Amino acid sequence: MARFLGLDASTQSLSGLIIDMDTGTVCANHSVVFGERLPRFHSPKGCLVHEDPRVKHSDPLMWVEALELLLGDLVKAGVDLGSVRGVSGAGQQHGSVYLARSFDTVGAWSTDRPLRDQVQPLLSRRTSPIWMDSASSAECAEIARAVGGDERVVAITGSRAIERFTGPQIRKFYKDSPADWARTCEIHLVSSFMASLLVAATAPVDLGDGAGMNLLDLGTGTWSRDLLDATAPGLGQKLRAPVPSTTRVGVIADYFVKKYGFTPHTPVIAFTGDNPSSLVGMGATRPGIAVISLGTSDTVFAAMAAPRTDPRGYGHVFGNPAGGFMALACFANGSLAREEIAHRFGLDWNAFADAILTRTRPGNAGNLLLPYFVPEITPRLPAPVVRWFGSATFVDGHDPFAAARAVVETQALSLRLHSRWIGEDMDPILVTGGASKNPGILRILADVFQARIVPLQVSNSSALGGALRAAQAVGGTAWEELARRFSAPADHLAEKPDPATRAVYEQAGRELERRLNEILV
Ligand code: XUL
Repeated sequence: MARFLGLDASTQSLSGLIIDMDTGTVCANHSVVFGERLPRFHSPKGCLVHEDPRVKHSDPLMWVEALELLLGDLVKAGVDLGSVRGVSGAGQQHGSVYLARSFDTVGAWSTDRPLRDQVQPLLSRRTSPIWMDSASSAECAEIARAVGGDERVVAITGSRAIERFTGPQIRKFYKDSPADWARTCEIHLVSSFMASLLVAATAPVDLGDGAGMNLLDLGTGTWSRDLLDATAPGLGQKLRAPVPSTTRVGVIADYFVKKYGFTPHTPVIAFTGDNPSSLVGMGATRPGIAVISLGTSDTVFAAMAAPRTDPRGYGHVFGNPAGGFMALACFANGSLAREEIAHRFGLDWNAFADAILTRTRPGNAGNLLLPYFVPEITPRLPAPVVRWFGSATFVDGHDPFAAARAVVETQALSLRLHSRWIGEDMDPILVTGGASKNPGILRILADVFQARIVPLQVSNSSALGGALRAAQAVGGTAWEELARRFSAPADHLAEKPDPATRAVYEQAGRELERRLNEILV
């Protein structure tokens, strides 16, 4: 039996998915939601509450405990982890973990104590800044200045110096806590941290996720000397050399063999970022297939034929785990904004879809909402901006149906506006993430993009990507074959565009741009 396990340590949950190569099926797909299962970490939405809304950190021990809970759940559900022939996975991008003692000093985890108690003494910093953090603007400016300006940072790393990216966060830590910085000997992304737990040794960062650090030279696939120097003194010694995403980083630690029944010496393949992993899970590793992921953040991404950067400075170039590059734009007000509206107006997801499909019309009778409940990444809004334009009932907050349509229309129009630079074909568009099966949301995306919108049969494309990456690296199965077998579209849920709505959304797009230009001074 050839089975492969993929893990996904995302913002609000840790998921594990197992594929079976003999039957071509997903034979397990479980998640541990941090807010529900680990309330003692006080992170109902995956991160700690802080008085400064720009500061978003998580406790890395929450991810460690979640790993044990998830593996325990799989075993309780009757899954034989001994049949797993390879493991890989993904983590939310950009988040960083700081160690005072290297994972390489661990040797072996002891089965006498929970993993959490053994990881805690390794940490030089109690919390991990995650991708939602936007408190490092000063550091972004300092880094850009030190290397010769924004354009040079883009030319080397594929992105401007961006608040949530790891380099500016590292610089902030170095400036704010010099003593803890001096104690730090090893820095991980969430992805390499999770892989290191599994192998009880230091797993390097992969080129896919490493590109989200403002430190990687995309041309050479190595850390950029100039960016390292501009970020923090001695940083080069605290990072392992980045590796291709197909690299075997070790074998499963004895701890997991004894506690959860893995087979000894099961290979672990480098973990990557959740978006690069999703590219694989969606079967979109070749240029020509665009993906929209509707999760805590919304993202739009596609493999790129040649590296191309966003002239407006919002988009990014990351490594494609199958080789080459991928383009991505990220929107912080994704599911949190949809949930905010649903909650505020007492709509469940069926009522939310119904509001869009039967109670309101494309263009929303001119009602427009700027739904930036948290600081936005694309476009760049350092503080929340929530503005209602349109009829009196809408503006006064008495029209739940128009509000539901308004949040999704603005999100879709913004996705379209800010993904033009990617320049790859955008029809059909594959969709994934929690909201990707909501027919109301799919309807709006189809009309706004004037493209066929196709969800995947399997939910959790990032964990699926982990399993597929393990199958490719360990089992040698070609990407195309894996995509054909496991990334099947749910054609019955696909939405076709209504050409009659094209003009309405051209007009609505111009109106959104005008409103955004008013606030983006
Ligand atoms: C991408 C980004 C988010 C995180 C969390 O640049 O910041 O999509 O990866 O999913």
